[in-house]
Amino acid sequence: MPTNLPLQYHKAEERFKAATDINEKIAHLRDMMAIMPHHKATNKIRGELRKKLSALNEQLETSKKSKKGGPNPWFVPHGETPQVLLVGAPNCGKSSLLDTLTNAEPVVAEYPFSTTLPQPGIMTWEDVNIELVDTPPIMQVPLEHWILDQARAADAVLLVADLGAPDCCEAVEMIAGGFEERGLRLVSEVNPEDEFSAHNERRTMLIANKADHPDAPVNLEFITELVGGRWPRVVISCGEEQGLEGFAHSVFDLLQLVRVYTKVPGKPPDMKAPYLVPIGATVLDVAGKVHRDFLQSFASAKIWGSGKFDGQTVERGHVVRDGDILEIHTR
Ligand SMILES: Nc1nc2c(ncn2[C@@H]2O[C@H](COP(=O)(O)OP(=O)(O)OP(=O)(O)O)[C@@H](O)[C@H]2O)c(=O)[nH]1
Ligand SMILES: [Mg+2]
Repeated sequence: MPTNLPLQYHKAEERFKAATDINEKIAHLRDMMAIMPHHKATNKIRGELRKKLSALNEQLETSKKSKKGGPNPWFVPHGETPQVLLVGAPNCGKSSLLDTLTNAEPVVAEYPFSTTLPQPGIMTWEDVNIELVDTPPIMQVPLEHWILDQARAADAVLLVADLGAPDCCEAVEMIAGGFEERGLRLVSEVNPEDEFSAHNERRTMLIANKADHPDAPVNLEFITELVGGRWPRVVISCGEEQGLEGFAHSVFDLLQLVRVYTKVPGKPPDMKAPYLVPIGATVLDVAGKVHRDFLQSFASAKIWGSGKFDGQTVERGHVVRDGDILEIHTR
């Protein structure tokens, strides 16, 4: 390796090597590409990864054409990167968002149903990667199985409303109702400790798009009346690139995660790729993410950030905060 790569890169690589399913391989390879720092020393590896990805995509296309089973093109497996699903009525601007905010190049078109299969792309906020998954439009209930499966796999949902469409309220109601009818509630808060909630609820944010449309003010009023405080909401115009500055940050907030960095004794911390754990997670939760064996062998940890002083020794139950640096000691 020509450069020092973050530990998480090597972990994603291990998962890539172990995966047997093409879709999973692609997911892990995308993780590797997302984690890989962008500088001159990594150009060569990034080039090799891109080649691998296009070979796998070709393989995927061939297997779709051969129609002999193979990976499911209707499902984007969840890798290590948090996954957030874009859902909405035809033409509301889901693909425009994917196009503007991520490295993906989806079809954006004036005509409805331009997206025919789920498509992922990586959005970044500071040093965090978030996978957005664009989807074909939802037109009617009952919802099809693929969208339920994808929403259950995802960590959160972005429900996109078209402020230029006269029926934007109905579309939002229909989609939320469609999920509920199938046992998945789109909610503002999920309690990860509660198994029922974690399985049957998804944190959701309403994205009111096309704020530049002449009918947007009146439709926004209707939406506000209808939705009230049911979900957090952002008002944007993807077309005019308005309201997008804080977008990735809002999505990160929706995920309710904190970033924790690690260091080995006597070395500077690895600030390239943080570990992401739920708000309220403990030092032991982070240790388990770094290595499963650490759950057994954990002895203590030193912490920089949320401790009383830098380098304070803390117990396994210490709750970490965003930006903490952790030095884990094992037995
Ligand atoms: N005026 C305006 N047009 C927009 C905005 N965002 C997207 N559009 C346009 O709306 C049309 C549909 O955009 P898409 O991103 O393809 O919509 P979609 O939700 O992916 O559509 P489907 O794939 O058919 O479900 C395109 O012509 C976009 O240029 C916006 O903020 N304002
Ligand atoms: Mg689309």
